[in-house]
Amino acid sequence: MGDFSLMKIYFAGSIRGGREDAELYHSLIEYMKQYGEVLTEHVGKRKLSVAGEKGNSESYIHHRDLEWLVASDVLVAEVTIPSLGVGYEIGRAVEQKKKILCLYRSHEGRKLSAMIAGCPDVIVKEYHTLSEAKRVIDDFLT
Ligand code: 6K6
Repeated sequence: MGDFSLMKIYFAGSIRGGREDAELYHSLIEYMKQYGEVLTEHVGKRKLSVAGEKGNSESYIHHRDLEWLVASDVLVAEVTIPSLGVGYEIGRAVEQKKKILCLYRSHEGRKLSAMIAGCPDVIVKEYHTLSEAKRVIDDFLT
């Protein structure tokens, strides 16, 4: 109370790992805006393909994203599509002692990496529908 600073949310989702869930990332990002500022909105942009952001160098993207990660209060990652970048962000967020939620849909016997599923500093929640994911986010962010 009396504190009007917005919570800063870092959302992580696959880019070069594959864009099949881009629409879902977009929905999750829009939903989380009621709780604070989502620093990584581009992750949910349909126009951002695996080809990537035009004009920004790889090192620019890395440094900018890490600055956002350090500035954030929480990391919410959708980890169904395996992505090296998302895994890296989770590892860096653990190191930074951030609060971390990983959302995961199990499918066709594929299991989440043990390095995420077995990490004690990460909350992993399985879900099946968008409304289920939203309820998990409500619990995590409130
Ligand atoms: C290159 C190719 C596609 O997009 C790019 C450059 N654009 C990026 N812009 C912003 N964030 C990025 C970009 N590439 C990766 N990231 C960060 O890594 C995001 O925060 C995602 O959560 C994560 C995705 O990693 P990959 O390995 O799936 O690309």
